[in-house]
Amino acid sequence: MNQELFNQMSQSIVDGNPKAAAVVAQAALDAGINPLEAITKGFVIGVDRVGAAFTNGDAFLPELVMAGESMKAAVAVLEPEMRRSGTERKTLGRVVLATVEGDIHEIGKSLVGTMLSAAGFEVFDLGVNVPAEKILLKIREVNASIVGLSALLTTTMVRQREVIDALEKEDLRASVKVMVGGAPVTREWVAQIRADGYSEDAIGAVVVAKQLVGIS
Ligand code: B1M
Repeated sequence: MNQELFNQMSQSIVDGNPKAAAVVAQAALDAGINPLEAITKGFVIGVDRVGAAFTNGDAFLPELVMAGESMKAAVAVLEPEMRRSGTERKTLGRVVLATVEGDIHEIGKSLVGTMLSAAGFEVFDLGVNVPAEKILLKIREVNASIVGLSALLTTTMVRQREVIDALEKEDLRASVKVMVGGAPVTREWVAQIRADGYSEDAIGAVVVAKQLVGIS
Protein backbone atom coordinates (compact mmCIF):
# COMPACT_ATOMS: atom_id res chain seq x y z
CA MET A 1 0.00 0.00 0.00
CA ASN A 2 2.73 2.47 1.04
CA GLN A 3 4.95 1.22 -1.79
CA GLU A 4 2.20 2.14 -4.24
CA LEU A 5 2.20 5.70 -2.84
CA PHE A 6 6.02 5.87 -2.95
CA ASN A 7 5.85 4.85 -6.63
CA GLN A 8 3.29 7.58 -7.32
CA MET A 9 5.54 10.15 -5.59
CA SER A 10 8.53 9.17 -7.69
CA GLN A 11 6.40 9.14 -10.85
CA SER A 12 5.00 12.65 -10.17
CA ILE A 13 8.59 13.96 -10.24
CA VAL A 14 9.49 12.01 -13.37
CA ASP A 15 6.31 13.34 -15.00
CA GLY A 16 7.22 16.88 -13.91
CA ASN A 17 3.74 17.37 -12.47
CA PRO A 18 3.76 19.73 -9.43
CA LYS A 19 0.01 19.37 -8.89
CA ALA A 20 0.22 15.57 -8.76
CA ALA A 21 3.27 15.81 -6.49
CA ALA A 22 1.35 18.02 -4.03
CA VAL A 23 -1.69 15.70 -4.12
CA VAL A 24 0.32 12.55 -3.48
CA ALA A 25 2.31 14.34 -0.73
CA GLN A 26 -0.98 15.12 1.00
CA ALA A 27 -2.16 11.53 0.45
CA ALA A 28 1.04 10.35 2.16
CA LEU A 29 0.36 12.57 5.18
CA ASP A 30 -3.27 11.37 5.27
CA ALA A 31 -2.03 7.77 5.21
CA GLY A 32 0.22 8.50 8.20
CA ILE A 33 3.49 8.20 6.29
CA ASN A 34 6.36 10.06 7.92
CA PRO A 35 7.10 13.11 5.71
CA LEU A 36 10.83 12.43 5.77
CA GLU A 37 10.19 8.88 4.58
CA ALA A 38 7.97 10.27 1.81
CA ILE A 39 10.86 12.43 0.63
CA THR A 40 13.58 9.80 0.82
CA LYS A 41 11.62 6.72 -0.34
CA GLY A 42 9.37 8.49 -2.82
CA PHE A 43 10.19 11.91 -4.22
CA VAL A 44 14.00 11.69 -4.10
CA ILE A 45 13.85 8.45 -6.11
CA GLY A 46 12.10 10.45 -8.86
CA VAL A 47 14.64 13.30 -8.68
CA ASP A 48 17.48 10.76 -8.97
CA ARG A 49 15.80 9.15 -11.99
CA VAL A 50 15.40 12.49 -13.78
CA GLY A 51 18.96 13.48 -12.85
CA ALA A 52 20.33 10.24 -14.29
CA ALA A 53 18.25 10.66 -17.46
CA PHE A 54 19.54 14.23 -17.83
CA THR A 55 23.14 13.07 -17.43
CA ASN A 56 22.59 10.38 -20.08
CA GLY A 57 20.98 12.81 -22.49
CA ASP A 58 17.57 11.10 -22.18
CA ALA A 59 15.98 14.14 -20.48
CA PHE A 60 16.46 17.81 -21.12
CA LEU A 61 16.27 21.15 -19.37
CA PRO A 62 12.44 21.41 -19.33
CA GLU A 63 12.21 18.02 -17.59
CA LEU A 64 14.83 19.12 -15.07
CA VAL A 65 13.01 22.39 -14.39
CA MET A 66 9.67 20.63 -13.96
CA ALA A 67 11.21 17.95 -11.73
CA GLY A 68 12.56 20.77 -9.54
CA GLU A 69 9.20 22.51 -9.48
CA SER A 70 7.43 19.25 -8.62
CA MET A 71 9.88 18.54 -5.81
CA LYS A 72 9.31 22.06 -4.47
CA ALA A 73 5.53 21.51 -4.57
CA ALA A 74 5.85 18.23 -2.63
CA VAL A 75 8.24 19.68 -0.06
CA ALA A 76 5.90 22.67 0.45
CA VAL A 77 3.15 20.23 1.52
CA LEU A 78 5.45 18.07 3.68
CA GLU A 79 7.63 20.70 5.35
CA PRO A 80 5.04 22.15 7.79
CA GLU A 81 4.37 18.64 9.08
CA MET A 82 8.11 17.96 9.35
CA ARG A 83 8.56 21.11 11.37
CA ARG A 84 5.53 20.31 13.53
CA SER A 85 6.59 16.76 14.27
CA GLY A 86 10.26 17.67 14.66
CA THR A 87 11.38 15.36 11.88
CA GLU A 88 12.96 18.11 9.85
CA ARG A 89 15.68 16.73 7.65
CA LYS A 90 19.15 16.99 9.06
CA THR A 91 20.73 19.62 6.85
CA LEU A 92 23.73 18.56 4.79
CA GLY A 93 25.12 22.07 5.10
CA ARG A 94 24.25 25.72 4.60
CA VAL A 95 24.72 27.21 1.16
CA VAL A 96 24.67 30.92 0.39
CA LEU A 97 23.79 31.25 -3.29
CA ALA A 98 23.84 34.29 -5.57
CA THR A 99 24.21 35.51 -9.12
CA VAL A 100 27.10 37.94 -8.92
CA GLU A 101 26.89 41.73 -9.13
CA GLY A 102 26.07 43.14 -12.57
CA ASP A 103 24.40 39.91 -13.70
CA ILE A 104 20.63 39.37 -13.68
CA HIS A 105 20.49 35.84 -15.11
CA GLU A 106 18.57 33.85 -12.53
CA ILE A 107 17.16 30.67 -14.08
CA GLY A 108 20.26 28.45 -13.79
CA LYS A 109 21.14 29.75 -10.33
CA SER A 110 17.59 29.09 -9.08
CA LEU A 111 17.65 25.61 -10.57
CA VAL A 112 20.89 24.91 -8.72
CA GLY A 113 19.26 26.21 -5.51
CA THR A 114 16.19 24.00 -5.98
CA MET A 115 18.29 20.90 -6.56
CA LEU A 116 20.52 21.63 -3.56
CA SER A 117 17.42 22.12 -1.35
CA ALA A 118 15.88 18.93 -2.67
CA ALA A 119 19.11 17.08 -1.84
CA GLY A 120 18.97 18.31 1.78
CA PHE A 121 21.07 21.48 1.83
CA GLU A 122 19.74 24.60 3.53
CA VAL A 123 19.91 27.22 0.79
CA PHE A 124 19.97 30.98 1.30
CA ASP A 125 19.31 32.34 -2.18
CA LEU A 126 20.22 36.04 -2.30
CA GLY A 127 18.92 36.45 -5.85
CA VAL A 128 20.65 38.21 -8.71
CA ASN A 129 23.00 41.17 -9.06
CA VAL A 130 24.35 40.63 -5.55
CA PRO A 131 27.39 42.65 -4.41
CA ALA A 132 30.29 40.86 -2.66
CA GLU A 133 29.66 42.69 0.63
CA LYS A 134 26.12 41.34 0.83
CA ILE A 135 27.33 37.81 0.10
CA LEU A 136 29.98 38.02 2.83
CA LEU A 137 27.47 39.38 5.34
CA LYS A 138 25.16 36.42 4.71
CA ILE A 139 28.03 33.91 4.94
CA ARG A 140 28.89 35.28 8.38
CA GLU A 141 25.25 35.51 9.48
CA VAL A 142 24.35 31.88 8.70
CA ASN A 143 27.85 30.41 9.16
CA ALA A 144 27.67 28.95 5.66
CA SER A 145 29.73 25.93 4.68
CA ILE A 146 29.45 26.69 0.95
CA VAL A 147 29.00 29.83 -1.12
CA GLY A 148 27.68 29.30 -4.65
CA LEU A 149 28.38 31.99 -7.23
CA SER A 150 26.66 31.99 -10.61
CA ALA A 151 27.75 34.17 -13.55
CA LEU A 152 26.38 34.02 -17.10
CA LEU A 153 28.37 36.80 -18.70
CA THR A 154 32.05 36.90 -19.55
CA THR A 155 31.99 40.43 -18.14
CA THR A 156 30.64 39.32 -14.74
CA MET A 157 32.75 36.17 -14.26
CA VAL A 158 35.42 38.42 -12.74
CA ARG A 159 33.03 39.11 -9.86
CA GLN A 160 33.49 35.52 -8.76
CA ARG A 161 37.18 36.22 -8.26
CA GLU A 162 36.34 39.45 -6.44
CA VAL A 163 34.21 37.53 -3.94
CA ILE A 164 37.08 35.07 -3.36
CA ASP A 165 39.50 37.97 -2.88
CA ALA A 166 37.09 39.55 -0.39
CA LEU A 167 36.77 36.25 1.51
CA GLU A 168 40.57 36.10 1.79
CA LYS A 169 40.78 39.71 2.91
CA GLU A 170 38.13 39.13 5.58
CA ASP A 171 39.78 35.90 6.84
CA LEU A 172 36.75 33.87 5.81
CA ARG A 173 38.34 31.84 3.04
CA ALA A 174 39.32 28.88 5.24
CA SER A 175 35.84 28.47 6.69
CA VAL A 176 33.76 28.42 3.50
CA LYS A 177 34.04 26.40 0.29
CA VAL A 178 33.47 28.28 -2.94
CA MET A 179 31.48 26.66 -5.77
CA VAL A 180 31.16 28.52 -9.05
CA GLY A 181 29.12 27.96 -12.19
CA GLY A 182 27.43 29.50 -15.19
CA ALA A 183 27.73 29.02 -18.94
CA PRO A 184 31.05 30.88 -19.49
CA VAL A 185 32.81 29.29 -16.51
CA THR A 186 35.55 26.81 -17.44
CA ARG A 187 37.84 24.52 -15.45
CA GLU A 188 40.75 26.82 -16.33
CA TRP A 189 38.88 29.77 -14.83
CA VAL A 190 38.10 27.77 -11.70
CA ALA A 191 41.79 26.95 -11.24
CA GLN A 192 42.80 30.53 -11.96
CA ILE A 193 40.54 32.01 -9.28
CA ARG A 194 41.23 29.12 -6.85
CA ALA A 195 37.59 28.15 -6.35
CA ASP A 196 36.95 24.82 -4.61
CA GLY A 197 34.30 23.40 -6.90
CA TYR A 198 32.60 23.82 -10.24
CA SER A 199 29.74 22.20 -12.06
CA GLU A 200 28.30 22.57 -15.53
CA ASP A 201 24.75 21.89 -14.36
CA ALA A 202 22.40 21.69 -11.40
CA ILE A 203 22.64 17.93 -10.89
CA GLY A 204 26.42 18.13 -10.92
CA ALA A 205 26.24 21.01 -8.43
CA VAL A 206 24.63 18.65 -5.90
CA VAL A 207 27.40 16.09 -6.40
CA VAL A 208 30.07 18.78 -6.01
CA ALA A 209 28.38 20.34 -2.96
CA LYS A 210 28.26 16.94 -1.24
CA GLN A 211 31.94 16.40 -1.97
CA LEU A 212 32.74 19.85 -0.59
CA VAL A 213 31.11 19.02 2.76
CA GLY A 214 32.72 15.57 2.84
CA ILE A 215 29.68 13.44 1.94
CA SER A 216 29.79 10.72 -0.74
CO1 B1M B 1 21.33 36.90 -21.46
N1 B1M B 1 23.05 36.43 -22.25
N2 B1M B 1 21.86 38.77 -21.48
N3 B1M B 1 19.54 37.23 -20.81
N4 B1M B 1 20.93 35.15 -21.84
C1 B1M B 1 23.33 35.02 -22.41
C2 B1M B 1 24.04 34.47 -21.18
C3 B1M B 1 24.23 35.01 -23.73
C4 B1M B 1 25.18 33.81 -23.81
C5 B1M B 1 23.32 35.07 -24.95
C6 B1M B 1 24.11 35.09 -26.23
O1 B1M B 1 24.66 36.07 -26.58
N5 B1M B 1 24.18 33.97 -26.92
C7 B1M B 1 24.96 36.33 -23.58
C8 B1M B 1 26.27 36.31 -22.81
C9 B1M B 1 27.49 36.47 -23.69
C10 B1M B 1 28.70 36.40 -22.86
O2 B1M B 1 28.95 37.21 -22.03
N6 B1M B 1 29.49 35.39 -23.10
C11 B1M B 1 23.91 37.17 -22.89
C12 B1M B 1 23.87 38.58 -22.93
C13 B1M B 1 24.90 39.25 -23.79
C14 B1M B 1 22.92 39.31 -22.21
C15 B1M B 1 22.78 40.81 -22.14
C16 B1M B 1 24.08 41.59 -22.01
C17 B1M B 1 21.98 41.24 -23.38
C18 B1M B 1 21.82 42.71 -23.52
O3 B1M B 1 21.15 43.31 -22.73
N7 B1M B 1 22.48 43.24 -24.53
C19 B1M B 1 21.89 41.00 -20.91
C20 B1M B 1 22.72 41.14 -19.64
C21 B1M B 1 21.88 41.49 -18.46
C22 B1M B 1 22.68 41.40 -17.20
O4 B1M B 1 22.78 40.33 -16.64
N8 B1M B 1 23.25 42.49 -16.76
C23 B1M B 1 21.13 39.73 -20.89
C24 B1M B 1 19.84 39.59 -20.39
C25 B1M B 1 19.11 38.42 -20.40
C26 B1M B 1 17.64 38.33 -19.98
C27 B1M B 1 17.32 39.20 -18.78
C28 B1M B 1 16.80 38.76 -21.14
C29 B1M B 1 17.45 36.81 -19.80
C30 B1M B 1 17.59 36.33 -18.37
C31 B1M B 1 16.23 36.16 -17.69
C32 B1M B 1 16.35 35.60 -16.32
O5 B1M B 1 17.29 34.91 -15.93
N9 B1M B 1 15.32 35.87 -15.53
C33 B1M B 1 18.60 36.25 -20.61
C34 B1M B 1 18.67 34.92 -21.08
C35 B1M B 1 17.42 34.09 -20.87
C36 B1M B 1 19.83 34.40 -21.68
C37 B1M B 1 20.03 33.02 -22.29
C38 B1M B 1 19.28 33.00 -23.61
C39 B1M B 1 19.58 31.85 -21.46
C40 B1M B 1 20.16 31.81 -20.03
C41 B1M B 1 19.45 30.73 -19.27
O6 B1M B 1 18.57 31.01 -18.45
N10 B1M B 1 19.79 29.45 -19.55
C42 B1M B 1 21.59 32.98 -22.49
C43 B1M B 1 22.02 32.17 -23.70
C44 B1M B 1 22.23 30.72 -23.33
O7 B1M B 1 22.64 30.40 -22.22
N11 B1M B 1 21.98 29.87 -24.27
C45 B1M B 1 21.97 34.39 -22.38
C46 B1M B 1 19.13 28.31 -18.94
C47 B1M B 1 19.81 27.98 -17.61
C48 B1M B 1 19.13 26.80 -16.93
O8 B1M B 1 21.14 27.64 -17.87
O9 B1M B 1 21.93 29.72 -16.75
O10 B1M B 1 23.54 28.24 -18.04
P1 B1M B 1 22.35 28.39 -17.20
O11 B1M B 1 22.58 27.54 -15.86
C49 B1M B 1 23.02 26.20 -15.89
C50 B1M B 1 24.52 26.04 -15.83
O12 B1M B 1 25.23 27.16 -16.33
C51 B1M B 1 24.82 25.75 -14.40
O13 B1M B 1 23.68 25.01 -14.00
C52 B1M B 1 22.53 25.59 -14.60
C53 B1M B 1 21.48 24.53 -14.74
O14 B1M B 1 21.90 23.47 -15.54
N12 B1M B 1 25.00 26.82 -13.45
C54 B1M B 1 25.64 26.58 -12.28
C55 B1M B 1 24.57 28.09 -13.44
N13 B1M B 1 24.92 28.69 -12.31
C56 B1M B 1 25.57 27.79 -11.58
C57 B1M B 1 26.14 27.89 -10.30
C58 B1M B 1 26.76 26.76 -9.79
C59 B1M B 1 26.85 25.58 -10.50
C60 B1M B 1 26.27 25.46 -11.75
O15 B1M B 1 27.32 26.77 -8.59
C61 B1M B 1 27.15 27.88 -7.76
